[in-house]
Amino acid sequence: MQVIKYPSREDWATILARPTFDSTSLFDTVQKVLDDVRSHGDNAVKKYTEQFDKVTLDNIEVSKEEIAEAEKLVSTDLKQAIEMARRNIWKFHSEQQHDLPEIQTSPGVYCWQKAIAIQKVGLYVPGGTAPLFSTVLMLGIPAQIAECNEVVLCTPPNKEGKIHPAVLYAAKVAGVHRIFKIGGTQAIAAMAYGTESVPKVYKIFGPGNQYVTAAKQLVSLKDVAIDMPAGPSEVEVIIDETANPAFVAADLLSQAEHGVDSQSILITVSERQVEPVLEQIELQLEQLPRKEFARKALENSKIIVLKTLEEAVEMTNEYAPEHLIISTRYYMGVAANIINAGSVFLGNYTPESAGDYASGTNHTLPTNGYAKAYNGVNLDSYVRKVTFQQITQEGLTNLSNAIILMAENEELMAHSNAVKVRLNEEKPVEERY
Ligand code: HSO
Ligand code: ZN
Repeated sequence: MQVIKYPSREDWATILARPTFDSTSLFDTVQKVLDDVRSHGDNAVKKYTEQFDKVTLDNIEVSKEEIAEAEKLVSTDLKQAIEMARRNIWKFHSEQQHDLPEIQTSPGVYCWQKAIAIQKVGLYVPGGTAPLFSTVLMLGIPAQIAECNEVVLCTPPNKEGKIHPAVLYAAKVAGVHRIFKIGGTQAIAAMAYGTESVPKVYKIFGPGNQYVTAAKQLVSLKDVAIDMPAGPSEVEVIIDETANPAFVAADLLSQAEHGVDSQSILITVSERQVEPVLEQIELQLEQLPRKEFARKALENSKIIVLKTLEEAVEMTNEYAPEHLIISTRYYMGVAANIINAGSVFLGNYTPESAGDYASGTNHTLPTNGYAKAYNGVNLDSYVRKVTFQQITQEGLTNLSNAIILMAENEELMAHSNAVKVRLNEEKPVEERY
């Protein structure tokens, strides 16, 4: 890890620059796959599954028998853990349902909103080196709470044509309706356009590699909505002299083990913490089965020493981390000034892993500085708030001068007429029902 002590402000932007990959360079390759799936449906999907996942599938949909089989393979302990996570994710996300009151904006003018679920949603869970069944819970449970009509999951099969049992079990627990053995660009295309087997969805959620990211960006130009632009996962940790170096190192490593392109940033206002944290990283790294990923990721990672917590907050707001851990004496005071972050973890006993799995918050979060403009996945991601209004004759009379004048000044006479014809009508005053 690179250690940077007391950098001058002019250097902040360079220090905080992410080692990002430009997914637009993949657009041509990805577009060809998208077009092929759009024109040739399941046949194209199967062809790419052979090419990329090295398996020939007769049936790309996971059967009921396969789900039942997977359920037997998941241990009771893991099922209990998944249940605890499910309950907390359910609790946290169902509290995000808010009353949407009917408002009278002026006499006789009634306006309200109704949250209506997006009817068809597609979830993508990558295969890769780790079976991310926790991501199935994070994406599936809010869809279940929102009551989306059709929840489809795509995830790539292994060379035996199988999906990790815990992924299938989590999908069942999260109420996913249909599961398909499709990965990468072909999965995004299948959900965006629909095939003979895969229903077309209106919004696609979930992480993925650079090809998946490029595919999501391209399909979102006109065919389907996406959750958010994605990039490699990242964590920033802010500490002072009160933080425990072993805890800090473990948090930095838990991010680093995700993949070689992950980034861990440590900001410390106590220079004395640098050595103990580095020692702990070396010590713990050796024990990790995924140490090669973590070691590579740490090459992109930095320890930054700053003078004050005010500066640390300012730097954080500029970086806008996906995850932010604050392990300082007065962490609440520091947190109060954070405005750009995906998810914030406070105190010495709140590791990112808690939010990754089981505390209840969602782990699908904005990376790559998008936390300045986006939030993570939550219940709102699965609904649209449709507005309704009903205006009485009296209400329209009250608004009429404003509407007519504004419409005529925009030179849109039909708009103005739509009010005038109603004012001229001589009928008894209607009741509201
Ligand atoms: N830290 C990842 C989520 C995850 N971690 C899944 C473990 N499994 C992105 O927030
Ligand atoms: Zn994680």
